[in-house]
Amino acid sequence: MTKRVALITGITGQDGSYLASLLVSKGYEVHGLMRRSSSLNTDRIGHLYQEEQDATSQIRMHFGDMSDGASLFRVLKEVKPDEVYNLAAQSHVKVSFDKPEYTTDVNATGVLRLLEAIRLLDMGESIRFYQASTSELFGNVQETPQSETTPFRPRSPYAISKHFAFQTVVNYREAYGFHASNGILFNHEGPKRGENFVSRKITRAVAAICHGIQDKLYLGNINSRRDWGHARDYVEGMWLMLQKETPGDYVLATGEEHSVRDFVELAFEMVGRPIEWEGSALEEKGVDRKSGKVLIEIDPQYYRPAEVNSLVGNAAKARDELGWTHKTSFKELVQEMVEADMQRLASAGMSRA
Ligand code: NAP
Ligand code: F7E
Repeated sequence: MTKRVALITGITGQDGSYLASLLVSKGYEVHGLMRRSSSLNTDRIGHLYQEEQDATSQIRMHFGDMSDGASLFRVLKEVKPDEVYNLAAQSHVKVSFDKPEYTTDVNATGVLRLLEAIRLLDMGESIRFYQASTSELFGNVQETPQSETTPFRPRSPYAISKHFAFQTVVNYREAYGFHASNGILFNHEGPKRGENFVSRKITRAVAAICHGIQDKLYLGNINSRRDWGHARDYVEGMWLMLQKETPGDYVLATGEEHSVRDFVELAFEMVGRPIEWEGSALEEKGVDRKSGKVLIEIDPQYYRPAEVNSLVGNAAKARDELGWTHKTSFKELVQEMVEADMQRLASAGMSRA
């Protein structure tokens, strides 16, 4: 049997790395689109990727960029994929307020470039397409929990760019009959999460404080609430969407909501440093109950010009139509992330001795 061929944009990111592992384990020939950077950015896929000449490499990489339509065209022509997973994005919500134009170019126009390249190459009938849509589309939420029928009220340049991308995918499906699906994914994390998302920022700080190489953790809005799952579970849902005969849009979520404050408490509790909160608003502080040391402070630089206060998803459609449910609980997720960051510092021999 010929191997199925997958192209993943954003393969060097958190989800790209988990998805590449999943597809390799399923026997796919996996190709990744990677942008040029001044130092190598293949750390997350180091377990799969070796140099071109090395026959043991389990994936093949291609230089390209979502802002460069010709490169997308070239890579599609070379790879001739059966499935395309479009995960590439400027994915940080707060940064999108600082770089709105760039975020829109990559996350919105970039998706149009990719779909249009598929169309012009006459690959529309043979390719199944996954778009990394997001719970941020719900923004100023109109109902709780949020499902595929909840109206979108995006509240950041990031969310607005992803709104354009979502509708473009629907349009290519309706206008040209593309097998193109949107995964409306709620927050998903793991040890490979980027260091400036709040989950990883917290677990890295817990490890660094325990190893004596950091004194304090500075956070923004700790009352914000999210539906946090594990990225490993969510990439399985992406794949399932493309195996279905008909395309569609699906929410993937755990259905459970926790605050940033809950995340902090649980992560510090796991290393035997329970936190007590004192003060309020900007003056609120997280204090180590045993030593009395202040470990957490609020820094308004991490507040967003417009915040999404609460998100929690209803993934019933994915459960009923795809057979997808999350496997990892919130507690297991936090535990895995804390342990991974503790281990990373321990094996690097890091301490402020
Ligand atoms: P991530 O870790 O930030 O990875 C983003 C990927 O996109 C990286 O490989 C990055 O490359 C690449 N990229 C950025 N700009 C690019 C460009 N101009 N051209 C080509 N590649 C570019 O994000 P993630 O958490 O894995 O998320 C994957 C996708 O799902 C994103 O589209 C994100 O918006 C979306 N999403 C994520 C979540 C979540 O909770 N994780 C939830 C909903 C939706 P570098 O490695 O070079 O930076
Ligand atoms: O923020 C609050 C912050 O940056 C979560 C992306 O993957 O998920 C992610 O977007 C919450 C927000 O993720 C800090 O204000 C407090 O309310 O980890 P985050 P996000 O904005 O939810 C969605 C679904 C995506 O699609 C995105 O690509 O935590 N928060 N203090 C903080 N956030 C950060 N980053 N840093 C803080 O210090």
